[in-house]
Amino acid sequence: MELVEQIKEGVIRGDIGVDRKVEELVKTALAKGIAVESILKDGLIAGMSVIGGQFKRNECYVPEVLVAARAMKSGTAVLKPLLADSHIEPVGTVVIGTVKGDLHDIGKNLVAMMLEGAGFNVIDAGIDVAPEKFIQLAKEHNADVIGMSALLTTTMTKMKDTVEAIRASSLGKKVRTIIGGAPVTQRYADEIGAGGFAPDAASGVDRAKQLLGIA
Ligand code: B1M
Repeated sequence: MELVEQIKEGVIRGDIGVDRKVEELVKTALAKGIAVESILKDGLIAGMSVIGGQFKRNECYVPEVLVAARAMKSGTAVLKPLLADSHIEPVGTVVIGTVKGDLHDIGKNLVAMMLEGAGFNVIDAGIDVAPEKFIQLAKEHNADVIGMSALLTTTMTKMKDTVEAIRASSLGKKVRTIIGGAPVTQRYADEIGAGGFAPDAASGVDRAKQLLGIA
């Protein structure tokens, strides 16, 4: 199997066996002169998008996604210094966080990993994030999208506060918003005027791409 294909497979399987470690495969590919862009897009991102599709169709579960994301991260860590020197632009910047009062972060982390896997620059604001913090980070990083996660019916309302605060800020309509989390629905997104809703991590990537007009 070709090296880039092995990297893709390594992400899908999540580093099975010492000889299949994604980090090592990426180093070998670089040593053989394979382009950084190809390693990233055809290897790491391609592998993560396979996992994303499987997760969406319930063909795999949270542990498999976490293992794949870990393998992917080990590969991107090798590429990061090279990416900074190359001309590969991230497809967009997303500030993501769990809204004020809410400490659940497993789902939010999955969405963040999938977005990174799809080539986005992800700024993770963490948990218990106030509207002002989302806005401050979005301004600092010139974000295209603000992603909010909430797992409690009591904290969902903070999404409304955040969307309203964004609209009232200088970010105005420049920044798109995506919301998600177990109690959140498309109907709620429409009600509060969020740009999009995603029921799972892979759909979060689809929605972000859709909002930014990326095929
Ligand atoms: Co909490 N908790 N919890 N909890 N907890 C729930 C959510 C609950 C449903 C359990 C229950 O009662 N059955 C319930 C909420 C009830 C409600 O509001 N209707 C609940 C409660 C009540 C609480 C406390 C209030 C309990 C207490 O202290 N009395 C408390 C609140 C603390 C707080 O936040 N202020 C609390 C605390 C905790 C722990 C700290 C113990 C822990 C969180 C650990 C952590 O996250 N680091 C925890 C956990 C683990 C859960 C359950 C068991 C699992 C949540 C989870 O991680 N799911 C949960 C019950 C359940 O769901 N079965 C429960 C897996 C995760 C992958 O799914 O987060 O839905 P999820 O993310 C999905 C999608 O929703 C979507 O993509 C993800 C991947 O597909 N998605 C997005 C999520 N965010 C997105 C953002 C996007 C797009 C998609 O765009 C930006």
